[in-house]
Amino acid sequence: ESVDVVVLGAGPAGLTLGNVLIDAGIDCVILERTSRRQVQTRTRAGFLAENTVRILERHGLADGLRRRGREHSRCEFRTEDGRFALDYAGLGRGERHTVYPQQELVSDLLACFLAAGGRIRFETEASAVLDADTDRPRVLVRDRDGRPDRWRARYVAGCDGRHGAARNSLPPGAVRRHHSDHGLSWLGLLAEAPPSMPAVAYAVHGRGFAGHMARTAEVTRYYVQCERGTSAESWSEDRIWDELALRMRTADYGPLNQGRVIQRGIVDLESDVLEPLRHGSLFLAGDAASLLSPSAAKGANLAVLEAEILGQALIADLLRGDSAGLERYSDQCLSVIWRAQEFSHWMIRLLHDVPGPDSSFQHALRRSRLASLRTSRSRQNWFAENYVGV
Ligand code: RFL
Repeated sequence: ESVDVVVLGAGPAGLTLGNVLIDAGIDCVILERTSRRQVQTRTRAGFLAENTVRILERHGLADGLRRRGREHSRCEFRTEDGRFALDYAGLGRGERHTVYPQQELVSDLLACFLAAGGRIRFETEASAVLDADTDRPRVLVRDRDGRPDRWRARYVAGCDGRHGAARNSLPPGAVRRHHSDHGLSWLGLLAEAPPSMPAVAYAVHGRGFAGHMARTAEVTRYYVQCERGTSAESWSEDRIWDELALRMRTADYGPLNQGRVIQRGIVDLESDVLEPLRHGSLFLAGDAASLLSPSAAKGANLAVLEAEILGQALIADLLRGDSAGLERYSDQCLSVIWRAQEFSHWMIRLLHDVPGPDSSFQHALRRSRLASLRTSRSRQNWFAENYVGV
């Protein structure tokens, strides 16, 4: 079959793009490897920046998050030098987060796309993008019964994440990958427990980092830094709560609401950026374009932003023959991506003692970094602007 745009992947990037395109009457299809149920139940991100909400609002995609999302504007740091909180709605650009679980956002985006008549094929895995250096690229797929099929398009949007077909189809040398492995790992948990405070809490401790992030009234995300290579299952629930209590210093600051751990996984803190975000007729957006460590909660926000920029550029090209937006796409997104990467990198060094031969020097720098964030108003404004911004 043939369409104007084949979108690979039904995550925040692919579904935002699909909605922007179909609104303008562009003929497109979304191909998604997994099932509808999997797409709608994958729990990941939760913190949406104001700019993300504005983008979704512009395209009529924000009804659910306006109704059920919760505003958040306070974060707390617990350190060896005491505790401090930042009310970031009163700092920087005065922006807040909307806490809205990613699977709910994805479900809303999917419902809007289908209501607008959008076409999506679940359980259809793209295996390769061919002829991306021509203006008739092809996408090879396998459908749910394993049957091979192909789609032809004018453009292909690779929104299929870090292990997707878009990245894998790039010929050697066409695109450069800048990569950093921070050598650190987090055990990421979802607990069936109400949040223990109306704030994100970051605990910096000699035993490692721990984090507390509200998700809903009943569910809280926790992170516990662990040894690289540890399996998530090797942590018993008792050990998890003991370690969280120690690192969050509950003896000083009060207990955490405990509950059953309903999901767990290891996140290795890694980052990468592809450059440029285009190879001929193939464009990259979201995690396919750049992977961010979750330290600053930027991934889903960048995915939505890039999808909107790419959508507008594709519309201008396909409806008006104006390709300037597509020419600009990569540079425009890369400048935002690198700013987010720089902030995430700074956050990693704020929250961890990075191992290495100069570890005592790094440890002292980390304490000093926290001290300046605690005491300097201009540092706090800078933090707020980057923490909520994309
Ligand atoms: P997604 O969401 O990974 O969606 C990609 C989709 O592509 C499909 N796919 C394929 N489809 C067809 N053919 C193929 N060959 C395919 N290969 C893959 C996949 O099944 C999937 O449906 O990428 P997208 O749209 O770029 O969105 C990116 C975000 O999901 C990601 O950046 C965030 O979840 C990162 N992240 C966070 N971001 C935030 O902004 N705020 C947060 O609070 C936040 N917390 C997190 C996070 C990521 C986490 N993990 C799991 C690394 C917390 C965690 C634990």
